[in-house]
Amino acid sequence: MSESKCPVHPSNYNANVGGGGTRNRDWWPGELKLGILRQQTDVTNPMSKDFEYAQAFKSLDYNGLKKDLNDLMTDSQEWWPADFGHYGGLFVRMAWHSAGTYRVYDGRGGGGSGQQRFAPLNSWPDNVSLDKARRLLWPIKQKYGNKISWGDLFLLTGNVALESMGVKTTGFAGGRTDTYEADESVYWGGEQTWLGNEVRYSDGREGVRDVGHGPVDSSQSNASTDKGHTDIHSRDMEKPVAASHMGLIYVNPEGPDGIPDPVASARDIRTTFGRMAMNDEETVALIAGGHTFGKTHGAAEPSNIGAEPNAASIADQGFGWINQYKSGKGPDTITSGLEVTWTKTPVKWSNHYLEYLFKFDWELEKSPGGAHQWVAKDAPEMIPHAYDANIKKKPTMLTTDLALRFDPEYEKVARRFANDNEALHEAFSLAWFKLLHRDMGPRSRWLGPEIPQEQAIWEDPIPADSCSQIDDKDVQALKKQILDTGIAPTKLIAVAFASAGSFRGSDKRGGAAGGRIRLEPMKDWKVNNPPQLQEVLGALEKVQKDSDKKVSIADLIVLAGCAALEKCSGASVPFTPGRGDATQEQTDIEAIGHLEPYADGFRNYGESTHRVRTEQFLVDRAHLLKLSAPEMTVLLGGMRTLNQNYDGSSHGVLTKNPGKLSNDFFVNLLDTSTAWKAADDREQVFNGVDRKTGQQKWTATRADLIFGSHPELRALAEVYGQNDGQEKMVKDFVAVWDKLMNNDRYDVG
Ligand code: HEB
Repeated sequence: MSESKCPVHPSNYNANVGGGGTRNRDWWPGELKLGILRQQTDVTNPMSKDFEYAQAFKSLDYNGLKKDLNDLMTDSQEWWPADFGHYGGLFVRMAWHSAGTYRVYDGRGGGGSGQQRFAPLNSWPDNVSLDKARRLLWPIKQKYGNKISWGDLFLLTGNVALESMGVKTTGFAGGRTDTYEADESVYWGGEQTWLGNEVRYSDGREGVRDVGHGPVDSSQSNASTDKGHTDIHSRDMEKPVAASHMGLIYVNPEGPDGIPDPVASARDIRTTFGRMAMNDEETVALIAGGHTFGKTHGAAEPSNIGAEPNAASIADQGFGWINQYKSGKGPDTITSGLEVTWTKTPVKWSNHYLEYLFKFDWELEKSPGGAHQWVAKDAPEMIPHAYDANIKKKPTMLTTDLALRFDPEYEKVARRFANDNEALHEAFSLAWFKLLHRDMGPRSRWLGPEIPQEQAIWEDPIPADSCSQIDDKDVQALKKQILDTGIAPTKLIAVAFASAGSFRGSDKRGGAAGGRIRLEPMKDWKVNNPPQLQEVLGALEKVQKDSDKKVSIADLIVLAGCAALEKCSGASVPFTPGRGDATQEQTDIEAIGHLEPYADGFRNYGESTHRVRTEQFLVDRAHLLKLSAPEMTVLLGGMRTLNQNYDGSSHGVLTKNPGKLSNDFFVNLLDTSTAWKAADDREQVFNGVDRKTGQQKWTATRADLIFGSHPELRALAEVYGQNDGQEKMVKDFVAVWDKLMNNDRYDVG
């Protein structure tokens, strides 16, 4: 776990065809990048447009697939033999590392799209040997074709592995649609070396450690403490990352920065697992349950293994870490460099992990590969060898395992589980299910015969019986009643946007369905302008009460926005009813809290931090809303003329007619007679003055001016700022609006 590598290969710049050469991102590394807004499009996807994974999955022989996976567990292959004759441990680790990259702050990562096939994940030092696990699955993937995605297969295989070793799982839901390229939207850290952590504890400031706040944290932190090193007991990890080092899923198994200190490692575990929405009990259950199985691999020095898959020879065909030590596999495998087997029955569910953890005293030792690990001092030699029935060893553990005993809070949970295997079994099964399904979104996306009945709070449930039942005629009548309340249309638009705009396409949470904007914590978010929100909600509740139809507030919010937009644009705006209302009890306040945007350029909310510029936040937000760059452009321009700044300010409202949907924002932004000048030395707000008279005309933020300064955004702005731009503007805005309102409607095709 001490590998350190420079990821930059200068020779890549030499190719004079095929996208080689020194590129814009080399010349101007600071230029706003729009790449994440054009990922996973039709041109990157080999499936035809009418391919629907959910349809294909429905024709899958699910039980046949499960049987094949079950048979695979003990079908040891010569080219990569199974430890103890069973691949269970390896496949559980594959599934765990696939799902375990999820983080609450932006909902990105996770096992939802089969990303473990792509870099950087396929080549992370924490994923050594999982290239073999995935390749073992290829014959089965090949057999079932498009009826099972890689994303589903990785996780289902982990589930089947657990079942075949005696775990009673909570169930499984399919529905993860594969992508065909690496997801560039995920910030994995700013380090330039594997297993480094120099950025995540310094908040991006060079030489400054431990002041950390990340890009989605509001505090402009007190950056003056230059400790020059990390205090492993009190370090503060940047957001949104959920791993303590570049290239790890969570934490260094040897302890923070390789220091074998179980108590300090508990701190890192609590931070990282917490960022995957796991509490202490779930964390202990997952680690204790997971390390009941399998072994770690450190037969010899890690210097024996070759380059990771993404840097390996073309002849290696996607395999990496070719091992020169003896046979290079089986008993000679080098994965983490640690050599630990936790229990005497590594392919069978048991309580031995916690039993040994508390029963024995642990002594620091080094693996054959030279890594810190712990051995049970006075224990008998009872742990089997993975390949030689004649060899028995003492129990061994990782520093992170001992954290469950030596951290006082983890200890309480772990002791309870140690005395009650059924409780551990149940907690493990539930936490495992959550781990695998945390980023699936609503149940309308879940597929297959093994979906559990009971809904968990982390699913953000919405009661089905609260959904509106209204037809077109009702919609027209309700629209009229809404507009008759006399509330300004721009306010209705603001609330609809606030409601639908809470969605994020990463883990498919938030959005208008459920009407959670009425509830804590969303109703109090500053970006939602709480007094204005209450005024609108009050009026809509009255409309609901006065109506003899069954209509949810969630629907009324969206309908109000649509009706208001029709008024402000003269266009007709589509509306799809059917949303339900969640209750406060069905709402996990902390979990929903993670949806609060640090900045939202569409409403001119928030500004640059010392490491992220306003316009970068805007692109990030647009990505979470699943917008393309043209969609982001038209949405922002329209929101400005509709006077939608969260605080009613006139920054960027470049029109004489605020409240009317028009292309004025683009026309006036592109007007050369205006000269712009920063109004503050952080370049957050700008004044636009008449070049000739010097008279002040407008004010604007970075989120506004970027559409005139960035060459590609300017090209898009020009399309709408032309004389033929107004009509297109209205049409395109309405289309984006409709998309936004229905981003979370997985229930309607
Ligand atoms: Fe684990 C293995 C670490 C958690 C499951 N792990 C392992 C290893 C390591 C670890 C280092 C080895 C690798 C090799 O092969 O060498 N983990 C770890 C850490 C953590 C964990 C640091 C945090 C604290 N796990 C976990 C969880 C789970 C798991 C949560 C589930 C649930 N693992 C696992 C398994 C294994 C491992 C099953 C075995 C594998 C085999 O056998 O191959």
